[in-house]
Amino acid sequence: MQAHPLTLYVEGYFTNVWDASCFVALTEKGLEFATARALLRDGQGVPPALRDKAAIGRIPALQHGDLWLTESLAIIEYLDETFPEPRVLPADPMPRARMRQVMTWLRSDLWALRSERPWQVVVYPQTRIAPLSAAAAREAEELVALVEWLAAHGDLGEWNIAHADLAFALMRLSATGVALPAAAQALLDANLARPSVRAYVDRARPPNPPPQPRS
Ligand SMILES: N[C@@H](CCC(=O)N[C@@H](CS)C(=O)NCC(=O)O)C(=O)O
Repeated sequence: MQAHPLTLYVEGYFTNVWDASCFVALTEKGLEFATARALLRDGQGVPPALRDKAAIGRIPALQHGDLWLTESLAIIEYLDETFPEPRVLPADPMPRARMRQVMTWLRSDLWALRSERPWQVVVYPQTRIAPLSAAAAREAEELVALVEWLAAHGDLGEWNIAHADLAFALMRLSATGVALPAAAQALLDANLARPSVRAYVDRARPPNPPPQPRS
């Protein structure tokens, strides 16, 4: 039983991978939560009340009782500490550190790929799409190589939230005609088979989204 309601503030078209990560974590934990749509892309920006309460005004944001929190990794760690069963990050420090490393990298790198393949392309398919620049192609290779390294080192066994993050990143490639090597395709398929991931991907969305910023 949750003492306080949980609300996740999300980008209004459901095309933001950091929202997706929090959404999947809440869903995996079987928590009841509401989603509040912030119309960032319609030019409305982060609601001023959220900026006041959360210290840093960004989406996604979680409200739980008196706590308003932004930064998806901080939200996920808070959820794992407050509602520990089932965990979405590994319980043991060493694998947990590896997964945090992956999640931090996904959030702070891959700028060209994120810019040229905004996640919107996954759920609002486009008829024409420019080839990747050399920089974005290099980042795509690095992403796939990371998945292969993790598979070879036994880090893709038991599911955790970093696997979902990697799958959301790989969707930028698979949805735009890039054939994935076996380990990456297997990770993507395993995540797409999870109801929590499907719940975000298959979410009903408004038609005709405004142009997508990087996410
Ligand atoms: N590192 C953050 C990224 C959050 C972020 O940058 N959110 C963007 C939307 S993708 C935002 O809220 N921008 C404020 C605005 O557009 O006014 C996380 O992991 O949550």
